[in-house]
Amino acid sequence: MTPRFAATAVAHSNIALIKYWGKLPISGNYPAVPSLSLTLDALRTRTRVTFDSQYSQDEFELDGKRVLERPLQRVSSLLDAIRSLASLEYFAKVVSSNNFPTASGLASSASGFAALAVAATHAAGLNLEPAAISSLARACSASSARSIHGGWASLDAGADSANALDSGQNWDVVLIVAVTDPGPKAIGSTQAMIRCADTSPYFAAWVETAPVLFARACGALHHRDLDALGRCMEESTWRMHATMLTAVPAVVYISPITLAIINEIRSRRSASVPAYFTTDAGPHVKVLTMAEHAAAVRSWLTQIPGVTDTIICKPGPAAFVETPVTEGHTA
Ligand code: 2P0
Repeated sequence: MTPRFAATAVAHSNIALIKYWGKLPISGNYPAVPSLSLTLDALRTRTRVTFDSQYSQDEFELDGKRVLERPLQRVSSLLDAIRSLASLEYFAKVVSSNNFPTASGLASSASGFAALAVAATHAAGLNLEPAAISSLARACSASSARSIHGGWASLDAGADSANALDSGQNWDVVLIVAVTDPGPKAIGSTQAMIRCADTSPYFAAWVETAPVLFARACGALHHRDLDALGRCMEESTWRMHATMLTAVPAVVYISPITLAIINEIRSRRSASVPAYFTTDAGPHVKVLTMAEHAAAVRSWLTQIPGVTDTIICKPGPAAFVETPVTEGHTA
């Protein structure tokens, strides 16, 4: 028998209501602005990590396909940090699957790096607190720091790790994803953020004003004020996209269908059916409403030409290690 250490973990994606967009001008991948997110039950990544003395390099398989180059380097950089902490020298095989489209604005890197951090630390025999795992994940993908936690989470500007704010179990909100185009995005978020910081005349204003919006949103969450929270989310969304659209060359993730969905939400929502939109580094739109209105809002969305699917997401759980199923065991 050769030495072998393995674990499987599940992490759920999260969508930011108050957006992380931009990094501090120091090494280590620290966010320049505070963000507030909801971890989603319906969008998940499952990742198995196996460290084995027989492997001669790290390998990464995502949704059945071998992944090389930059995505593999990012995985290896997280594995390197964990190997260093655990004084482990073995390479690893990472096998990962998403139950939703990868790299198209549904935060697959958030759930992906969170699942990898949990599985790899566990496989390496490290018994770390969530804050330490969140920090390891953040260094590779800042949004993934929030997916270590369930429900509502935040990541402060310059923070090492994300905070768990509320499990989400006592407030029946849902986020409905209107899927428009599952194709991969033209430019990755990391590159796009750097371009915005370097070239958008609006970027400094974005960074300067983000903390006030974040504080307003946290207050709205605390008071379970959907209308106030939704309005903060929309302001953050437009401000983030303003930095993208004014970068050189412009970063355009929104499509005509994105705007059609936003217009539909703005025209159909009312005091009796509240609904608020956000959109990220891709054309899909996510709509915040109460669970009791999910069916009505979904019916608005499915009637819009170009909406190919809708996914109703409730607050999701924290990332966790999957208990191995004993072979031959029957319940
Ligand atoms: C967010 N996004 O807060 C924002 C809103 C996309 C738009 O975090 O460079 O993959 O790896 O730290 O975490 C996507 O960026 O970026 C993201 P890196 P990440 O969810």
